[in-house]
Amino acid sequence: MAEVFKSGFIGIIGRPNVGKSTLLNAIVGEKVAITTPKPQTTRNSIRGIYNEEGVQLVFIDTPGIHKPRNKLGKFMTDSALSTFEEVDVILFLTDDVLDKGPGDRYILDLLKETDTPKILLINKTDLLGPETYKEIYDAYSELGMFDEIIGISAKKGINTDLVIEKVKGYIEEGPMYFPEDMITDDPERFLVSEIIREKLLLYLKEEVPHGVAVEIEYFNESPRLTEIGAIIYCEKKSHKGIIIGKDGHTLKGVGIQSRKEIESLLGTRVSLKTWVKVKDNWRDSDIALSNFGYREQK
Ligand SMILES: Nc1nc2c(ncn2[C@@H]2O[C@H](COP(=O)(O)OP(=O)(O)OP(=O)(O)O)[C@@H](O)[C@H]2O)c(=O)[nH]1
Ligand SMILES: [Mg+2]
Repeated sequence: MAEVFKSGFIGIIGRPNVGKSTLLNAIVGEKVAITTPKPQTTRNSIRGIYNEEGVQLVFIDTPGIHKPRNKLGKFMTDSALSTFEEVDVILFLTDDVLDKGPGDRYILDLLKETDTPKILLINKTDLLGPETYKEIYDAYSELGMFDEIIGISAKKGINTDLVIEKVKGYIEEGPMYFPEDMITDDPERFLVSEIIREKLLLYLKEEVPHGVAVEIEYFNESPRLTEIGAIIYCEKKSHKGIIIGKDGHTLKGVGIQSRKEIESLLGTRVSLKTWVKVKDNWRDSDIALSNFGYREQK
């Protein structure tokens, strides 16, 4: 009898900054989601596809669930919450002691409502001492709502194989949803805009990055050179000055770093031009959110 093909969808859920996108990249083996030390980095749900003989696992990295302060925040949190019902397995990530902040409890209360299998991943074990790890482990296992608890380090790749093994135990026969050489279904234009946004987040001070959006103005491909024009939107005139930087240094640095990474993504040389524009309060504007792709789930 032929072996059955197994496939399923797996949601990666948690507070901002716990390492969800880092885990997705570790599982897929390539960078499909941007990661930074700043919370609220991921804004859209991003799919990463894991393939092996007879198995396809579609992991969905979601924005960190937080109390929204604007329409963008609401979109982000809603897209994370809507994944609960769509998936076959939920991976809930934490990196800290339960009850240290209100964040985890809030998500756990929502998670309780669904009977989808749940695996708790205690991430960043490379930073946690054994006592803290035990404290986290005990508090969560007392809740009795997780089918498994695994300590991992997404950044160091510790136990990420075990996560895949455990997930396989919860999925059933299903179709091959994507071609087996595909690692994400996001278009290159989106990945490019995300790479630029990542460099901006890394270069900029706290108050600016969350108000930044990147729109690809043109994307002209030829076999050896890709010409890309990107508009960087920010919310204040003063932020525009910060993004450009003294003598244009900041924007130049962002451009150089982005270009290098985009070249390795696309496998061609890249000419990248960037402009900075101000769009007041775009994070609360339905039209702007829609233009930037921050609307209903894909
Ligand atoms: N030391 C250590 N750092 C980690 C680990 N996993 C992730 N990080 C770091 O934690 C920070 C946040 O990682 P992300 O993957 O962007 O977190 P996220 O949960 O996707 O964050 P949001 O998209 O904002 O919700 C980054 O600086 C990562 O390098 C880990 O296992 N160990
Ligand atoms: Mg993320």
